[in-house]
Amino acid sequence: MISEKMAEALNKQINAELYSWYLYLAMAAHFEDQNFTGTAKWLKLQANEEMGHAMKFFQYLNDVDKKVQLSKIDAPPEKLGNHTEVFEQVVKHELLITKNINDLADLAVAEKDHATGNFLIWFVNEQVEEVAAAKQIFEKIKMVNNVPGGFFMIDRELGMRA
Ligand code: OFO
Repeated sequence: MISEKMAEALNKQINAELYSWYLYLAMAAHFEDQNFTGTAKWLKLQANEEMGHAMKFFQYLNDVDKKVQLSKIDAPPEKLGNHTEVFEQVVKHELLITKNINDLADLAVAEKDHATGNFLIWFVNEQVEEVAAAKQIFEKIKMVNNVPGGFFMIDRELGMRA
């Protein structure tokens, strides 16, 4: 059995993952609107992953007999910029989510909650990949920032995500 404090923190993380889903969906819509369909595809796939993350927490809370408490999802920013600005935001957001996950892992240790600690290992590893992927794209975008047609090259590459 996990503590109420731990359950509350995990519920909060469901909201954070759903916000990630919403944020990436908004970014996808932003690029769809400008016909950068490859970038939009990458972001929609990323949004799907975020929903998957939220559902992992949802299922875990069910498995440990704690109630899932859904709360309001904040609206994503109304204004999103070009590729450079948006992917800088993606990197920042993934670093923030990494901090959340690390805080949850710290709480599991403090509470000697081995089950939750073990459950969180997947997320600790996932965040390493999420941050690395976001940074890699951001670095590539910076390289073509001032190159004519640079964002179209990036768009084609992002559209290859399976
Ligand atoms: Fe759920 O990892 Fe991104 O936010």
